[in-house]
Amino acid sequence: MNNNNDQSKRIVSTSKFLSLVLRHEPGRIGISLGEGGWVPVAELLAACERAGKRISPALLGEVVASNDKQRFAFSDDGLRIRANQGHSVQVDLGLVPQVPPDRLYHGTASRFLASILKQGLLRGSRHHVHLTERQDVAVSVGTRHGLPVVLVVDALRMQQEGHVFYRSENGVWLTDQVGAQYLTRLQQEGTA
Ligand code: HQG
Repeated sequence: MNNNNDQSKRIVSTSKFLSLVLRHEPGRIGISLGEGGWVPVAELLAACERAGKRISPALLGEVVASNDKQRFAFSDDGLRIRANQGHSVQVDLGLVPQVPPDRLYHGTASRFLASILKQGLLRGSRHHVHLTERQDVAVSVGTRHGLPVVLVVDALRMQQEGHVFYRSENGVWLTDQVGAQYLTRLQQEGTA
């Protein structure tokens, strides 16, 4: 039991560290992201070790495979790794525009609502606004910030009116911004 706990703590802390270096601060361990955000696995592990964070290939494999949101992916040959989305450093993920479903959802906190209904959804420090097909995912994303509120995005209409949508490898829908005219609040039990 304790061993299991230790192992899952190790996986979570490794995942957080990898999010930091593969999305936000590769320079912290002296690496840079290649095209598409890819980094050779051997280079990553050596750089982590030099930075005092030893990650075995087995642990890395487990972090990638077990990650609840599939935050990371190996290249087909297994030699490179990247974060699937969520970067703040400039990186071209090579995503292709896609036609979104009719409705998408965005989870936020009640304290942001007034501002969002005025300004629309802005991407902040991320490359895109993040949207999901799933209401339950939107609730949990909103909960990270406070009392959750789910917004419905009129995604297909937006796309038809010229806005571009992408879908990341792990199923997150991405767009530059969402005007307030495309947003309505979802009235749902368990949300504010
Ligand atoms: C809010 C997680 C005021 C926005 C999740 C959000 C997601 C505004 C916060 C991914 C606003 C930004 C992204 C406006 C937007 N006025 N507030 N005009 N426009 N906001 O963390 O969407 O764990 O940057 O509603 O699964 O919460 O990183 O974005 O509350 O996919 O893999 O500003 O993060 O994935 O917060 O989360 P964030 P997010 P990971």
